[in-house]
Amino acid sequence: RMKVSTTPRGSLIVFEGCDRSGKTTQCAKLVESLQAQGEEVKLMKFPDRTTTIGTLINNYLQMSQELDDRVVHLLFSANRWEAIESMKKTLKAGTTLIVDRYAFSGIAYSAAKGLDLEWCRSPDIGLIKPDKVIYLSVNEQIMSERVNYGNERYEKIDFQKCVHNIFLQLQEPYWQNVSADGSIDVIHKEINTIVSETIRDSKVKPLLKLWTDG
Ligand code: DGP
Ligand code: NA
Ligand code: NA
Repeated sequence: RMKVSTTPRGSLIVFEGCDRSGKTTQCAKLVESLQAQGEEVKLMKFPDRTTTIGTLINNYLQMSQELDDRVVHLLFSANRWEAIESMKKTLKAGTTLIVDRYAFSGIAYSAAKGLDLEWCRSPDIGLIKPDKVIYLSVNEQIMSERVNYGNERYEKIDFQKCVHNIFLQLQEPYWQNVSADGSIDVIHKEINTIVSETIRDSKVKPLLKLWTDG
């Protein structure tokens, strides 16, 4: 028997980009404006530092713990997998998820350390496929001017440039590059248009698996 779903599903909208690309600000503004438009929407972020696995990741990022690169890679992936059932439930109930970082960060940050890109992809194969990835792209000039990143492990200019270049290799048909160089409000408007369209278009589409289904 065909399973008939009565509720149109929510969309999975993923934000990716280097550190300090404005993702967190844009995610918050997007959630606010979608809510004002009457959409059911929920904000998530990876890594989720509140879980047991997330605590290990947090200690590693804050330099209070050393871990093998491969171990860290698998922990970040496990931190996404532990959220998958609840994400599926939320989407099927008709709520759109706005997600600050996902599997693409997983590949970009680990491959930037020299790990094999396809090895890095493997553990995230089969996660929920995003309906849209919004890549906030900071140009090299502006990136170079940001001398003060933060104190966390990856927040160094040369590493960030490398991460950016790997992100660009990961683009898929459902990616949208958005220049992060303009004003917060201009960027927000552009994102709002993209996401409103995506929410409309994905309502009746099935949920697919990342790097598994078409
Ligand atoms: P954020 O909380 O978004 O600033 O992320 C923390 C740091 O961890 C940031 O430098 C990006 C990095 N990161 C996020 N996801 C992953 C991942 O899956 N793998 C690795 N290696 N690094 C990640
Ligand atoms: Na960061
Ligand atoms: Na962030």
